[in-house]
Amino acid sequence: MSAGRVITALVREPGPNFADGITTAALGKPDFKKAVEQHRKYCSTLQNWGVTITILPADPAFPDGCFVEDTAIVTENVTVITNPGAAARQGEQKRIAEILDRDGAAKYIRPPGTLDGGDVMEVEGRFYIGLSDRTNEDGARQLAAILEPAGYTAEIITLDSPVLHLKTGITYAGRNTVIGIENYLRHPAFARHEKITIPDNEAGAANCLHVNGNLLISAGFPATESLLRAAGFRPQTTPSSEFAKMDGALTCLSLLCHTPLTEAA
Ligand code: CIR
Repeated sequence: MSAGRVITALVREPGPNFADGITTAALGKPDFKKAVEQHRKYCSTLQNWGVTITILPADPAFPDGCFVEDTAIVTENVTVITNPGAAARQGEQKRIAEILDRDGAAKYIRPPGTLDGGDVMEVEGRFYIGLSDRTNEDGARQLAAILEPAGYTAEIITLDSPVLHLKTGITYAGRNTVIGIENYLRHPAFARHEKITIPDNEAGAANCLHVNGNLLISAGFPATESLLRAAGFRPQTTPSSEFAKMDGALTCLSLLCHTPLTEAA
């Protein structure tokens, strides 16, 4: 099965307390104004690619709320609202569900299961679900049990030393190719894909965004850009330094959808 066209995306602005979110990165405190600029540029890129964006305002209760990816898994056949694994992020999914589950057809990851969307990578109808500090086995099994009857394959992945999420270290670049760091790429499940291994000093580039045949990578990773170009990709770059300071990158900032979105009143 091949993934259909993305026509809409749901994003949430970073708020003034963005720097109060969770982070393990030792990259300094993010600059709020710069984060807003980088977020706007990210949204414009998606718009230039023909994607209609629904932008939610920040909610001061959730400093990590701009990382909307973690709150839902959106596919053509089913939408799944997650149960985020970090206590401080519990509840972010409610506002997202108001928009993505207007018809009440969505499925939900229920406790004791926890799952962050950052741990879920789709490659053309095949879903990889990474176990992590955020996604537990119960949550991963619940998701697999929702996806399989919806027409997808799902595989639960255990990595030796996961960073934050599965997609912190590996993402789908299109054309059956995954890009990432060696430690993630060597998992036997990914043997069926072409691979681009990025150098350790550019690990921050592992999370790229593939939308409708376009590819966006974080700015500042020249070796990764060259590797992609040598493999025939034409990546665009966008600055994401302020999100990296909070352990985030490009996929984290949007929920990509195949149907029109209308914001709940
Ligand atoms: C967190 O630790 O939850 C946020 N500061 C970063 C989440 C990044 N999300 C993602 O990679 N999907």
